[in-house]
Amino acid sequence: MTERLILVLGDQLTPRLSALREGDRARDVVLMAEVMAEATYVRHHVKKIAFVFAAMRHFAEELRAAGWRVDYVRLDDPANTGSLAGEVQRALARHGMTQTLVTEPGEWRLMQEMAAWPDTSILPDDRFLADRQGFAQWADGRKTMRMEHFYRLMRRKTGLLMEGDQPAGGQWNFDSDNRQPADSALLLPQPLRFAPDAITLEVLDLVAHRFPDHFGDLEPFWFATTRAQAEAAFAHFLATGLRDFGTYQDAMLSAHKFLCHAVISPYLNVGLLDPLAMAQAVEAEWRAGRVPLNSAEGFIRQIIGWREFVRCIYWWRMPDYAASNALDAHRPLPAFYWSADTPMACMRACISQTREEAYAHHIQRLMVTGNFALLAGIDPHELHEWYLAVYADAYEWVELPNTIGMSQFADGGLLASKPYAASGAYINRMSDYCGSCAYDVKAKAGPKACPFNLLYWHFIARHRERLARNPRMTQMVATWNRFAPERQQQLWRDGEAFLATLA
Ligand code: FAD
Ligand code: DLZ
Ligand code: SF4
Repeated sequence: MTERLILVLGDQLTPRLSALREGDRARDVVLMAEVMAEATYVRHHVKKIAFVFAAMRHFAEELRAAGWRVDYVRLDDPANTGSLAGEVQRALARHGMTQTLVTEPGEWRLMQEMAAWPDTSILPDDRFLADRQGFAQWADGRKTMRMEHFYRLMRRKTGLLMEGDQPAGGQWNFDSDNRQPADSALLLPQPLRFAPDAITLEVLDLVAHRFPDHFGDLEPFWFATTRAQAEAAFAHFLATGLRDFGTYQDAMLSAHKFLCHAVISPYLNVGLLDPLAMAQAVEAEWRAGRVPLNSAEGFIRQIIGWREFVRCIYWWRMPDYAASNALDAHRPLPAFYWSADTPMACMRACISQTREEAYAHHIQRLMVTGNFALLAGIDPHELHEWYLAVYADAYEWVELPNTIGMSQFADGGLLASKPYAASGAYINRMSDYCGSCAYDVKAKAGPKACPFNLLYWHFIARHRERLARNPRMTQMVATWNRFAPERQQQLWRDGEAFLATLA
């Protein structure tokens, strides 16, 4: 058999990658390439670029130690063409090869590109638990399609938290136990932090020089960049965060950016952690009596439920999905999404933390920055590019359905059964942000009124015809309809006045 060039992408950093399993380390050459095209197709947070390059460089060492010949192209290699296609061509010529082998990329745009490359075999990515082609068949035949249905199939398929054919604890989902606000006096765990080694320090220097105008703080940089470190970070979460993960999953605190969240999505999404092994480890903690079922189930649901579900939706609905705009939202993204310069304490906290850490937890993304954009009618595509740029874990297959579908309802309800729209009362209940805000969360009108309150009714009024057809929203539309006309006009005017300030 002829020698082949095995291309390994920056989010394919596992020895059990299908292309590496198919390859032959005595004969084939692995190509890894840092390229400007991937680092700039959105203006990624500098921490994300540094994390990916540092993890790539460490993985190249891991492969070399395992006996692979690795051809690693650095960003500052003078001959670097700046694109993956260009680097594959150069490497094929360098090694006198014609055949390329690659595991399918996570993003549609790259899949389209690779499908046009000559003599290239593209293998399925079997790091995921659900089969995306099978999902498309399952989904095509269904009238309604909810994550919960999919999740039960995944529980049965994996056997996780099952007692025979029944869910452990007699319930599939313990979400109703998982909505407690947190108290800042609680001793909350912290993610495991790692000092950059020589390889990472070199990357930090490169990123500081090459991407000076990208969003975000590069330092302090404490992410895991090797498999061993990522595994240690996850083990640390099992020991310190998992027990209360479920209970405080939706809570937000100014002084605690991470609460009981695992902070492992950057590692998982590049392949340093394995989703099934993680879910099994969480189940083992519950079976050993060390963590309650609501936490174990809540975590496993995110991994084998939501994460797999959004990926299947992505591949099933692309490319049209990216252009979805069911609520016809066209307002430009306000500049404070980049600067954090806003009197809204909740937005300021979530955006500042995003700039510092390239991380915000799910409820901060969904119910603060996402909720604001939904209520204000921000263009979902602009918002999508923001989420894709600012988080260290952001890849389009997972970010786009979360933004377009779950957060903005821009797919018209394909993914979420109702828009995640909420007034300031929700943020006040789940966080301590409102106490230090220039606005008054209790005020519904006037200059001090919380913008989430003003915009909530503006949103309901704007979309009342569509929302009245959604059984989960009819009550809110009925409430709006019962308001006296003067009150409706006042609320509308206040909402308009606030929206005018965003320009
Ligand atoms: P934890 O809260 O500890 O959860 C554990 C794991 O479950 C996560 O690491 C993640 O792998 C998985 N998970 C949890 N929720 C989801 C979800 N809704 N979809 C997919 N996986 C989930 N997640 C990404 O990995 N990349 C993204 O680009 C991304 N963009 C998002 C954009 C928006 C608008 C929203 C609302 C959510 C987005 N999420 C994304 C989902 C979620 O916010 C992150 O996975 C989570 O915050 C990562 O932090 P953690 O590791 O501490 O997660
Ligand atoms: C995110 C990223 C970045 C910043 N840089 C590179 C790179 O230089 N080389 C590479 O192979 N991959 C990189 N990646 C990850 C890719 O963007 C990712 O593989 C695709 O988006 C498909 O998911
Ligand atoms: Fe956010 Fe409104 Fe609370 Fe201020 S008052 S922190 S804007 S929810």
